[in-house]
Amino acid sequence: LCFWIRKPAALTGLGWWLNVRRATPTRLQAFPALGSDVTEAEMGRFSLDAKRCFHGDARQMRYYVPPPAEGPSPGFDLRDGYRDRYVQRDDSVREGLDHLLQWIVENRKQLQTEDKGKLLNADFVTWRGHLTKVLTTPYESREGWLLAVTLFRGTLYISEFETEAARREREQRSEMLKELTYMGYKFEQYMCADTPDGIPDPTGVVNTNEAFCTVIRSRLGSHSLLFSGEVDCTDPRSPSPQPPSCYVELKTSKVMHSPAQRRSFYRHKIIKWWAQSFLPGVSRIVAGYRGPDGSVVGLETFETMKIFKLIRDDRGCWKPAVCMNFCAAFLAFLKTVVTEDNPKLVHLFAWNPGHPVSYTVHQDSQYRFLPDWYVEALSA
Ligand code: 0WD
Ligand code: CA
Repeated sequence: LCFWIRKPAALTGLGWWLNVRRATPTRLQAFPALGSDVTEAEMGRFSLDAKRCFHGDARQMRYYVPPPAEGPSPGFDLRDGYRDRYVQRDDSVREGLDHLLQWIVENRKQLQTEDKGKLLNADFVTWRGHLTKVLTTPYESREGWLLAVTLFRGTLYISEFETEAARREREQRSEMLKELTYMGYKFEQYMCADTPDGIPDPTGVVNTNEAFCTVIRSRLGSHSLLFSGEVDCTDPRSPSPQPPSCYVELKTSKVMHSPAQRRSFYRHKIIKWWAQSFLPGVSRIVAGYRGPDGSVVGLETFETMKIFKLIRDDRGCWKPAVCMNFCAAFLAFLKTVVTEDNPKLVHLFAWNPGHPVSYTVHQDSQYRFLPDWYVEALSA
């Protein structure tokens, strides 16, 4: 198995540790047929507008409109508009789980259970992006994470806090990285229209406050999950027209020229793409390959559920089952550690590459993340 849980001999105050290790997996059968243990259902949708205001509807939904298949490259200039048509979300604002919690408050009737100890029919509530980080932890060698966990009326809420290293990186981001981030959003604008039969409008403004989010209920092993994730677009001509499988994730990546570059892409980058789309059941990922001048020199579509086939013959590569086993074990670990039902109590789980997971306990501190309006709305 890819993890083990043990109690360190000489440790005071911290309690249990969860170790992350990529040992030879001996019990991968825990998740036999990939996908059969994870079934996703869309519970709802919400949108964040150009001013980052919440709306409990799909007004920000966009439609996948790829360029015509003919021609060597689609002629997208990903740098266009960076200086003059870019409105950036203020990423120093900590939003926590607030938008998702707002959706829950408005939809709590459809989430109720018979179980008296439990208000919502989910063991865990979180952002999809936080689960992506947990899934890829066994293979992550650069960035650690900090996840705050609170048990409230029978459900465990997980909210990420920025690590010191991530904050430094965000504040010192180079001009080149900022432009690369923009290029990802610009690619979305070239590939998406506002209506199912519309055409993309690359003359418009890129505003990263805008978001369309899906709310998904799913299971991982014995855990029921309720999470939300931002969706780039839906394909009105999808062979599987139901959400979430009609959704398409758009990505950009540097064009590859050699088999070695492609192997490295499979080992280090596509694992994140896979984990992010696999969780909510987004069935396709469309990559736009960037040339050195910022133009898109090619497109490639990946079917999320077939990505494992691209890597399974590379023995040094990541394995989906290791990720899922680790994530399921981590969630089980949270259930054993966070047992006091208290919206003001936070267990802060920290992980850095090469180290085990550790945690600290905080009462009514800066780490508290369930707002009063949420606690009151769900207590009424
Ligand atoms: O407060 C926080 N620490 C975070 C809040 C961290 C991550 C996300 N968020 C919130 C935002 O409100 C956002 O609307 O979550 C929403 C997106 O959640 P997610 O889908 O669970 O996040 P993730 O899968 O990491 O990212 C999906 C997309 C990204 O697309 P790419 O193709 O780059 O993976 O959401 C965008 C980005 O476009 N995104 C964010 N948007 C707002 N705030 C953030 C962020 N912090 N991170 C990624
Ligand atoms: Ca994307």
